[in-house]
Amino acid sequence: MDKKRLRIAIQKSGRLSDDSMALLWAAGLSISRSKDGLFYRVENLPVDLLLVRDDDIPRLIGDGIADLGIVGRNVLEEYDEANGGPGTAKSDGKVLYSLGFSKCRLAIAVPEQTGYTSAESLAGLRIATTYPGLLNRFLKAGGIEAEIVAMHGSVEVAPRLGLADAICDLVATGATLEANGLKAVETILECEALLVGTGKPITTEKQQIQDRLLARIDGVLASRETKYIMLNAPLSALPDIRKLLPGSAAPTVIPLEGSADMVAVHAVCRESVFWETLEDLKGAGASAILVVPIEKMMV
Ligand code: PRT
Ligand code: ZN
Repeated sequence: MDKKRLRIAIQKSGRLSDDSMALLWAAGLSISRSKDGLFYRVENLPVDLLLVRDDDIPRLIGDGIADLGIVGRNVLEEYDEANGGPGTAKSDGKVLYSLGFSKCRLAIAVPEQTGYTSAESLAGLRIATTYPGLLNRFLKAGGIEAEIVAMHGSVEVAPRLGLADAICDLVATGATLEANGLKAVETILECEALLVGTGKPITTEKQQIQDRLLARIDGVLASRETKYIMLNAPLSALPDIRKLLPGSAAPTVIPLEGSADMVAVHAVCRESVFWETLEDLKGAGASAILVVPIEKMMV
């Protein structure tokens, strides 16, 4: 392994893998997939990818084996809890970006027929989870005494097996809970994929590569939320239209050939553009409204 090349740990195969690869690809990394399955080499930047289980990513960063990693908040914070809490020497992972994919929540769920009023209802229960650290943090913060049953997987079947009275697991659509006759009663952590860096110093060479990559990732994330709007409008409607353009600073106003009182308006909008916005723009006098995605941006 070349120590001068920046190393990024990503999940080898699972819910984070495709979006992680897509993000790096969108940031311009030309990735050559090796048969090796552990390392992928990036051809156009001094970067190597480490393909690993997501649970190993915080440790790889903490131990300085990887410089960056993409991992769910649940895994990062559970690692921190198991290693002495955030800010300790072992858990030096620094969140650089929230990436907006693999969203879910860590929730406590109980059988549908269980009466539940507040977190105090959990007192004295056995709660099965693969996140004992995060569950313990939640219970401690609320002063709730309950038994944590640590499991390695298939937590949702624990109540039916008689192993536990409640569970603490990740929920996305809620279909798994429903299929197992469970209902979510407390959310203990909102999760999504994070780009994590090491809190420790890295070499100047690596820092330069990292800065370049982060600027590109910044651009990718910003362009995902940004749209380019083009429309025609009577000059008199311009003040109203400017107010309606979501998250845009100064639009470009261009005269329209052959019609003295009509202009074309072009604006970069940094917020979602909904159908309602288009309807409002039309209502204010705009016509020929186009909303175009932005592929790349650097500000
Ligand atoms: O093999 P490796 O250890 O790398 O992968 P893994 O099996 O541990 O993780 P993986 O690929 O399942 O998930 C990776 C990350 O995706 C998680 O750490 C979360 O941050 C995030 N994520 C997003 C999810 C879900 N959504 C999700 N729905 N992780 C797991 N689930 C599971 C959940 O545990 C439950 O069993 O899906 C089920 C619930 O889903 P719904 O849609 O039925 O509610
Ligand atoms: Zn895992």
